[in-house]
Amino acid sequence: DLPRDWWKRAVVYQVYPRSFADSDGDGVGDLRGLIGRLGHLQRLGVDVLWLGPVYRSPQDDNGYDIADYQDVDPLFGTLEDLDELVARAHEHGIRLLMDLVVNHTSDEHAWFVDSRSSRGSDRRDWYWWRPPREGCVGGEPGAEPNNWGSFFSGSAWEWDEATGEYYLHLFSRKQPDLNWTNPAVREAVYAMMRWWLDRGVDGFRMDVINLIDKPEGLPDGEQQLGDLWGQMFPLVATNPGVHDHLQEMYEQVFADHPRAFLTVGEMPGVTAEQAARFTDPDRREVDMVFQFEHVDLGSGPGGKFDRVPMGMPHLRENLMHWQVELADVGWNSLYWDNHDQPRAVSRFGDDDPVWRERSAKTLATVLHTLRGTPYVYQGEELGMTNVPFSSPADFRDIESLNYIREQTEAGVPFEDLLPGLRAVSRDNARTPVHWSAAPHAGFTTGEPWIPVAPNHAEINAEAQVGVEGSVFEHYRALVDLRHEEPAVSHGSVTPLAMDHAQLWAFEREHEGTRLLTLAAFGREPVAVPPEILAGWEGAEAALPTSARAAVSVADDRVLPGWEAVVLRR
Ligand code: TEU
Repeated sequence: DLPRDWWKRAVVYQVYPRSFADSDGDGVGDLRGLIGRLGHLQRLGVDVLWLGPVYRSPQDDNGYDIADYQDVDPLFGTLEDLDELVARAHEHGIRLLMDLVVNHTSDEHAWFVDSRSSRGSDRRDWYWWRPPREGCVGGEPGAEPNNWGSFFSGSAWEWDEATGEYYLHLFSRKQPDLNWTNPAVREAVYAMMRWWLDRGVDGFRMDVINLIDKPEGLPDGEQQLGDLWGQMFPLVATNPGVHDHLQEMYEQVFADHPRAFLTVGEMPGVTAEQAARFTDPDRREVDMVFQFEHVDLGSGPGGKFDRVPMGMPHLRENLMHWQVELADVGWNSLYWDNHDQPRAVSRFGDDDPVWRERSAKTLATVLHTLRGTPYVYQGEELGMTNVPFSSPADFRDIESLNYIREQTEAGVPFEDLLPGLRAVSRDNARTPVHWSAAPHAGFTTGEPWIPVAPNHAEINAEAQVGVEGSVFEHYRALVDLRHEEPAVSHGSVTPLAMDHAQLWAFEREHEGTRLLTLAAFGREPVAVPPEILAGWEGAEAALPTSARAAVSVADDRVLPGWEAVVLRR
């Protein structure tokens, strides 16, 4: 009954379980807490809930290190709680996406325990085991099989004394990479996916799925003088075998299933051209990609914590390029932030109290009137901000902690690391959701695993839900607009005024209905160029960030600072 591409009209809400809602007072969010808050999602009107990993896990990378794919970690509840979540979400008209993390497992997964037990283990070849470099003594600096650095600092290889070989881990040493060239690995993963579909879930967000095909021979990466490690990323990202594996997965898992699913391929480094191939419906790989170009723009040569200035035109250029590139074939996810990125309003908007709400609504207006499937990351719909971290003890995330350790050991003072950490540490988006002005923001009755952000008394759900003009109500209106207006979900896109320094403008069109989005990026009012408004005299203001903005555009062709309008004719 659902159209195959039902997700083109959908909005996804991302829940990071440990920070969403805690029902039992242990300071960590859980499934019963989430079940109790489903009304919030229904109120917002979202169609899909992407649930971050809740599987059994030692939590080295907050659940992205999975020890048992077919059980729930007691930290979050039980399998029965998950079944109930699926059923209750469905009652609310919300489909559930599980996080599928199969580039790697935990080192505590039974597969890896078996694999590391001896060189002769039946599962030895399920992971990437290699001897020390020729002529080197295993475990000594420089003896690693190649020069790859991991995403989370240090070598991508871990020495295993007992069996005298190294294993590969692109992420932490507790996240060994699975060997996808082994058909037994692939079959085990597909069987696990079928098991979840049979349990009633509606699809998967596939973690770093474009990294599963490793390059032949695992060659050294490029390494400049002074670099601690060689460049692993260009060698492991989007190798040709990824397409083969995804097509096989489609055949083995989805092709014969009677229900409508959604598959999202999270793919760091993927280009728009590559994305069009991955999401061409005729190729039967994934429904949409989740790409990184626009969030990687501010990274300098020293990596993500090395920040370089990035203005709106650069950001706009990039996102509009994706709009044009995927105009005919392919589909993209639209997002400003998630659990790996800083908060949208702090990064791309203006989190000064005077401008925060306006800029949050302006950002949302642009994202939610573009072509693609928008994602709302928990708390974004309230305009939650980054956190003023000040000491190493403020951090919980393994990426930030490893970076602090590696750099301070190399002699860099912590004060010099702080600006980068404040700007992009993943912990910015991982503090608990602000439900109310109560202690710990109503997230828990206990001590939260990471402190609640200090501004929760001003920014919280209780103060916004049902309150006209709030950030939440603006998001709700944008979700409604996507559901009701085919020009938003299916229309063509025409970028406008691409040389303007503050105005982000584009037109959507579908079967004669036209929409015009105008957004002012910055505190200064923007005079809208007359040629853009030609023909729009008297058009309906379908969705302004404020009544004032609508009047100002209609009467004076001026968009006030950090405001936006959507016109319809
Ligand atoms: O992240 C994908 C990824 O590429 C990360 O390197 C991301 O770019 C990084 O966090 C930015 O600093 C996914 C998950 O979303 C992330 O939470 C996991 O840590 C990672 O995979 C490993 O599973």
